[in-house]
Formats: sequence, structure tokens, C-alpha cells
Amino acid sequence: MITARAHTNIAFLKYWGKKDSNLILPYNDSISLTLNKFYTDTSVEFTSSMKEDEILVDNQPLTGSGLKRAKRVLELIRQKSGIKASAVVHSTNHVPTTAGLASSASAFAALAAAGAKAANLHLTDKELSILARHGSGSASRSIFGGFVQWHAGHDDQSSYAQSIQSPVNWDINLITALVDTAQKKVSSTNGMQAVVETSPFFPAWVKSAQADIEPMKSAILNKNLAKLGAIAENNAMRMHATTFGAVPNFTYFQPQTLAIIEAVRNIRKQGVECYSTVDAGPNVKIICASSDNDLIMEKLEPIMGHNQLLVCKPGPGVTYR
Ligand code: 2P0
Repeated sequence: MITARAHTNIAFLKYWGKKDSNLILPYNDSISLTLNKFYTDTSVEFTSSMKEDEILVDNQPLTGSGLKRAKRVLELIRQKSGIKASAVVHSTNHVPTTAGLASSASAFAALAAAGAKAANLHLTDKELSILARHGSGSASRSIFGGFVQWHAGHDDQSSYAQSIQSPVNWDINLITALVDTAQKKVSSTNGMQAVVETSPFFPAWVKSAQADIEPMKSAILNKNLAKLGAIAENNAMRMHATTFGAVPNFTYFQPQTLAIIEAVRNIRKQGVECYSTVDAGPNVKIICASSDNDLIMEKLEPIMGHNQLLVCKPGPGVTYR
């Protein structure tokens, strides 16, 4: 039995839209930061004593599309290794699930890593990233620590993530403002599909998102927080703009989401470098230097309780227990 731990990641440049839903190939590259705080531990054992794969997440049998995706990853591992046996999988999430904090990223990265090792496959990180991608797109990035780029690619083998900078050797972190941790109404998978099919803003999104990649990479490598933050904030807003253009229209924003975005703008006007980014949920992640965390949290306190604010630092890639 092998146990792997993978951490969640937050995209500074978003993945939003699949050009191939079966292979999970995105329209554009994305760039993320792997976090230290939220992670998934998954153990996998292949055993001939089981007739079928048994997959427990937080002690509950996995069902629905999560089960289908997990089986797909296990099936790929069996194909590669020649193993015929079923798998017993136990997964524990240390992530508030389905609240825009990307638990599927850490979950499928941990499953791919533990499964491959349990099957005695010696995969490179690139191969692991491709395998994890078949579970969930963003999982391809959680194989790596620090700043990561997912190359959109054009087929199975060319769509994988790669490290940009790990460990992160400058002062950047996130404050996660937890607006609502209840399960969201529109999953990322469904939200992005609706946008691809119906939003007239989608082609403009793809074009601008791809154009953000090189400037973002150079901002990371030059440790330029102001440039990085400005690009990330605009990228997130453009992603959300696609949902307003969808038919029927929808949004992940809640009133408090907008209040925090506005507060972040105001704090910035007062000379503190901070920028917001929002994923497929109502929570806001504030990109800033850790030396400004206390000041920013103090300024957010009129609209957010202190226990709704979580500091997340850059985290590592996959590890084995
Ligand atoms: C991201 N998100 O880049 C973007 C930003 C949500 C908003 O990756 O369908 O759960 O499993 O490939 O990976 C969430 O999408 O979607 C996501 P699937 P996934 O982080």
C-alpha cells in the first residue's frame, strides 16, 4: 500500500474551458501556485481479493462523476502496468470540499501518484501530471510545488504541467477569504462547459488568457508582485465575465465576494500591494506579500470575521508517506 499527499493549487491564470472533454484538454495554458495548507492524503493498494475498485473518500464511498473519474485514472494505471487486480483507495481531504478551493486538484494528483507507485510504475513528474489530468484538469498542476504552468497542448501527451519556480524564493502568499463553504450550485466542469457552448465572450477569454502567460511568467521570475497581481486580477475578472455572457447566465459571485474585491481595491489605493482572484466559487483569494498579511486582515475585518480569513503559503509538490 502506498500513500501520497498532494496539495491544492490556486490558478493565477485560470483554466476555464475544455477543447476535448474526454481527454481533458484545455483551450489555454494556465499558471498556478501550489499551497501549503490544504491537501489530500490518498492510499492505494491493488489486491486480487477485491472484485471491483473500492474507493472511499473521507470514509464515504465515492459516487457519480467523481467515481467515474477515479476509475478512469485507475484504469489507465492498470493499462500501463499490466496489473489486472482491483484497487482499494482511501482518501482523506484536508480541504473544504467544493467551495472553489479546488479539492479535486489535490485529490486526483494524490490518486495518480499513489496509484502509479502502488502499481510499481516509475513515472516522471510529467507523466504523473498527464495521468492526474485524466481525473481533473487542475490536478495536472498539483503534482508540482510552487509556481506551475500547465501547457494546454494539442493531444494527450502534449498537455501537462511543469514547474516554473519551486520552492518559491520570494515573499508572496495568499489570504483566503471564506465567504461560503457550502457546495456550489454550478460545478466547475458544468460551468466551463456552459460557457464554451453559449458565451459569446469565450473566444475573447481564450485569446486574452493565452496572451497573459508570458507576462505572468516573467513577473514570477522577476519577483514583481505588482505586475503579477494586476495580470492575475484581470484574468480572474475576465474568466467570470464569461459566465455573465452565458445562456442562461450565471455567476459564482455572492454579495460578500464583491465587497471583498472592492475592499482589496481600496486597500491597494492606500498603498498596500494586494490583488484579488476568484475561482469557481464565492471565496476570494488575496495575493500579497506575507509582510502585509496582518495589515490587510485588519482592514478586512469590518466585512469578514477573523476566522473566515486563512493565510496560505506556497507549498510543495507530491510527497509519499
Ligand atoms: C483553475 N478552475 O484553473 C480553474 C479556475 C476553476 C476556476 O480548474 O472539469 O475541477 O475536473 O477538469 O479542474 C476547476 O476545474 O475541472 C478549475 P475539471 P477542475 O483552477
